[in-house]
Amino acid sequence: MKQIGILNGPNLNRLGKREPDIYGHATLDDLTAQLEKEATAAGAQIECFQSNHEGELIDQLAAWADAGFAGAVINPGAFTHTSVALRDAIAGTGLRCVEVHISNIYRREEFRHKSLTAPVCEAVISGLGFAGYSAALAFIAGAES
Ligand code: CA2
Repeated sequence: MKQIGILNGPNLNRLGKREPDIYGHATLDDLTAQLEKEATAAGAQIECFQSNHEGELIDQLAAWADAGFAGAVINPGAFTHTSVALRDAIAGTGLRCVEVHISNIYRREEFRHKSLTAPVCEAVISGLGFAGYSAALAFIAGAES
């Protein structure tokens, strides 16, 4: 069975608790429950990991790559715009990644328009809310390895 990682970066553990106008009312647990159902229906297995710490996100990607995961859906949060280290980890592990953003980063402040991680990801989905994670998961679950 395909294993797929779901990686969420800094502050995404606060989903549903603040800024509902941007990120909605649903929580990270709601997202996990939704994706668990979809993964089961697609015949895949997911592992969800959230951290506010850059190094932990990097270590998790490497662990998934070493464990033979088929890919990962990643929302690096604000590290998207700052982290050369995370970009290097994605490129260096060779793990197939789809980058997801809940909000449309191109409709927001200019500093969010640049993603350092997007060029080393297979695709980017931005602005579809939680549906972006679902689409990315379905893509990796259905992709040929
Ligand atoms: O739109 C996205 O998914 C982002 O990756 C979210 C990041 C932001 O820095 C990126 O530019 C775009 C921020 C996540 C913070 O999430 C919160 C959710 C609720 C309350 C507070 C923060």
